[in-house]
Amino acid sequence: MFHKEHDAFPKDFLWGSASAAYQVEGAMSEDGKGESVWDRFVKIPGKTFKGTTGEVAVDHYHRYKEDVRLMAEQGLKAYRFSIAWSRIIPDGDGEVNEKGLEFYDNLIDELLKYDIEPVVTLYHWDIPQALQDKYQGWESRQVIEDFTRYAEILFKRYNDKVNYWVSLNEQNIFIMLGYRMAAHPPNVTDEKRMYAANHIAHLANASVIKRFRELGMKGKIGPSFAYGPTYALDSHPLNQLAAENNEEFNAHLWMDIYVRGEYPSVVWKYLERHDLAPEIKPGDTELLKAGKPDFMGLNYYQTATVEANPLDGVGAGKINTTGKKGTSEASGLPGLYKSAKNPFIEKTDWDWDIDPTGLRVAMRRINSRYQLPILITENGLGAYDDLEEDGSIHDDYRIDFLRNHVKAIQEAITDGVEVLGYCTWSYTDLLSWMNGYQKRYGFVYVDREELDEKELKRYKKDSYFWYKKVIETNGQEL
Ligand code: BGP
Repeated sequence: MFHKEHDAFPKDFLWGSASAAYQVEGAMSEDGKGESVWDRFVKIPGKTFKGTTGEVAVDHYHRYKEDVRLMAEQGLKAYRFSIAWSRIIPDGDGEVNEKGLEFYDNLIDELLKYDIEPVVTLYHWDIPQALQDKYQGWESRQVIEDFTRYAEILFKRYNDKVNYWVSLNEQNIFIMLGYRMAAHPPNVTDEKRMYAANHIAHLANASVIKRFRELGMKGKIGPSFAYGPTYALDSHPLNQLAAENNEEFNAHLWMDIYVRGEYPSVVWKYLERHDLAPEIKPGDTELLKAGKPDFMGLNYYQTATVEANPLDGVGAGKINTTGKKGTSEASGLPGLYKSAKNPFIEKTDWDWDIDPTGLRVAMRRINSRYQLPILITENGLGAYDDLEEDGSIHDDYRIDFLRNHVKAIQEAITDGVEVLGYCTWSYTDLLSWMNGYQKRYGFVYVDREELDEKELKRYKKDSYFWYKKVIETNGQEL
């Protein structure tokens, strides 16, 4: 379906960009910050590319003024960032650290000075290590109360300044990589524990949204979900069924609960039959239903193409974290689905499918299944960049990627989807959790290497100037 003409982007469309605390801030133990699970996890040999850590990251903690000035010059309308729980409550459930709050006071005020809308993520994967030690973090129901207390401190402090809040960032990713693949903290491979922790994370998510309502907050709140819509490899009915399975187990399991407070019945039945179902206590369903978000935050990078997988078929496969094309392995859930190569789609050096139409499909499916506005909270291309001698970076591949995705958004708007804004991933280059610093996403190049911090100097890439124009013309000039 192609439109002859496209609707214009809404007048107040939020042209933004994003980051996360651990990936940019550095200042690992400054001003009273406590240790987070990521501060600890990266020290395990072999977990991250070349053993990289966020100890210094791109030093945003000390250079936020420079970074915000670059945003202002570019005309950015929104900046999504996360707050580190371990800066606000260093041990997770004890004293509040005023110094930690001050950093975010300053960052938010700096953004507002230039009319840049802060989009605040409460949790981007960095739970305080103390809570992991004390009660195993997301595996204990105590986290619901502690996370809600932490959120409430931020809600009260920033109610007048922040209009957009993200509750949990990519619950599906931190749970699956943390408890199935041992590729994130807490470094576990146990399906039963995974579904148990996931249920508790759902309750925590609902609980902060419920508190948000009780406090009469003036802004909007929603989770950011990593959604990669599924295609079947071909029209073979069993491959179509595999695609249905993939949607149920990788998307509906989260988004249905966010919006309707209920597990998709196909997933629930499977969990029960395999003795994997989490414990549902009285009051859980009521709480989940009270946590309906105002918007669906969408983190879109790629689609998933799948085919049937026999009962003795492939499980979790190796992820490409080196940037050597073709080194990732097929992965799946036996009996349900496994990944397949889509013959129509190019891949990045990290083997991620490049598929702008998939973004339109994602938006259409969310719109038709959940009837919620969408805030695109992440989208971008991880690639190698070359810094030229004159300080320029010619990242035309990134411009192409972003341009095609912005077009897809405009098509989805024309189709009838309500979209609040678009945050690219990422603003500056930053630490890619498992892939080091060489996998770059930013509009702003940061001169550092995996093990050499250099001077962390900032340079504007060609994509910086391209996006400036897009913002200036409200998406008319792509
Ligand atoms: C999302 C995360 C981001 C970011 C991005 C890119 O899953 O929310 O924090 O890292 O993916 O992923 P990667 O860094 O693995 O390339």
